[in-house]
Amino acid sequence: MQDYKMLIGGAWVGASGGESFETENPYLGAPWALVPRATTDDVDRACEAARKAFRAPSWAGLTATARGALLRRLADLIAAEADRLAEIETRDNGKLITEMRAQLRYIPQWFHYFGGLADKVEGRVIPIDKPGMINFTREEPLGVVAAITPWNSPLMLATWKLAPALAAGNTIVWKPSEFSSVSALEFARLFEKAGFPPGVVNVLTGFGSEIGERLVSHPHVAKIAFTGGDRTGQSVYELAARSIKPVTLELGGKSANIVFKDADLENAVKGVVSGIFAATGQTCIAGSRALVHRSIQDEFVGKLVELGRTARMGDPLLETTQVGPITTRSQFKKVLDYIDIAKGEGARPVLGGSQASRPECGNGWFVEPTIFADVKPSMRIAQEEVFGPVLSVIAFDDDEEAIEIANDTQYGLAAGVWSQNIKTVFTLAQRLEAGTVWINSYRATSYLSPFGGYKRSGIGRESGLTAIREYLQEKSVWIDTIGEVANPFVQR
Ligand code: TXE
Repeated sequence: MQDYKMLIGGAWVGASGGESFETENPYLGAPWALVPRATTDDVDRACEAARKAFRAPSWAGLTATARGALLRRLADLIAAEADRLAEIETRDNGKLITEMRAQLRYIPQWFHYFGGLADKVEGRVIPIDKPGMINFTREEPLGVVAAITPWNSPLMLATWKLAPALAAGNTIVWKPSEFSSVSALEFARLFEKAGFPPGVVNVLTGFGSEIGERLVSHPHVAKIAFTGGDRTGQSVYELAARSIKPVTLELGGKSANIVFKDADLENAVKGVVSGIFAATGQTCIAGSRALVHRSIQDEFVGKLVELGRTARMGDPLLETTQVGPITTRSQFKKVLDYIDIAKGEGARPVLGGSQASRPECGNGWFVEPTIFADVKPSMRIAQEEVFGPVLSVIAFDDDEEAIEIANDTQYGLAAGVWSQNIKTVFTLAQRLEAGTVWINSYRATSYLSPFGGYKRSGIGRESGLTAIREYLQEKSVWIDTIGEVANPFVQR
């Protein structure tokens, strides 16, 4: 087993307590690497290093153009290593090599884009109403950004934070999930290789329950960018509030794929299947509710089952595998528990509904692609995030009811609409309470387009032009050109 070190202040170090932990391969259900178990002392060291780097001329003194060049150099290094990093991700989180390779080959675009944007952030000169005064604004970095990332798309979701944060001139303490630390450590080498000064990017591996609180509340940390579960997100937000820190939160969802009776059904079936079974349903944007017009319900469910049944399960490193294992033991148990809950609530399993015992699944943590019909909007299976390959089919009678059911959850991350009717799609695009709406499509994201949640799905946006603002603060500068202080007892 390879024994990894973490990165603090440009040095590769073990945890100060001397402990490491095993990271497991979900397909084999067995450990494959050792990773340092960071302590709160390590958090302090990393935050200190990041603050020092933030103030050092080697970073603070760089022009925005030079920062952008570093990001673009990094992009090229990632592109050269994409396939190797993808394989590490698959080993660590069990997601399909085909998906991870596509993600890793796409990640460089974020660093190119935000690298290009670094020197296009401009302040304003304001035509101020006070004679003899000049007023202008500066867009300044916040300082040390704590990036806390999950296990489902580890490097992609870290990139969404690191690229704009670094382009804006911040420094980083990155805590990857304890279930997917290795790719983060391998990725971090590339920052060094690209020429980022020591301490600009620090990586702390360890358990959220042990070091998360210290990291969020650390006085040197100016902002928290978090992707993960909504409960953890809530406690991060509460803790950040105590020291008045801004946050970006992306917290998952219960997204609806809405199929109208005039939809191209063949495409809609593929879209709904890709929304829930791709990535074994372990994506924040999983389309875990299929809202289907009652008149086509039986036909549509039949087609879903037919396609879902063909899914090839097994080794995620094989090109031919379509549904891999669940990433963690606890998530595996959670998914199976939700299947039991759904059955107990009266939902009718029409596909799967159990742990997978196919020979090609070996000892891995596999759940059969599962579809429940006869789901009622009030059931827990229709309201709570499962984060696994479990689809709930809910019938609706008209457009108004479809909108009502779609919006009737505490989440609001994404939605899909399947219809050929232009009036329907425009109405839905407007009225769905979701940060992303796909029409006759599902699961498209880009470095160019903002991504984030409504309601309990989160705060702030990642990707696209406005994302860099999440990592900047605006300063107003006043210059008096008259050179004479007027009445000191009256405000100017
Ligand atoms: O996530 P956690 P978990 C959802 C999904 C899943 C559930 C739990 O429904 O079943 O969350 O998954 C760090 N202070 N999503 O337990 O705990 C942790 O170490 C600071 C949706 O794995 O939210 C990791 O780095 N940080 C999601 C990160 O938070 C803490 C993706 C996320 O872990 C912390 C993953 C603390 N007190 C799960 N405790 C999405 N939005 O895509 C933990 N962490």
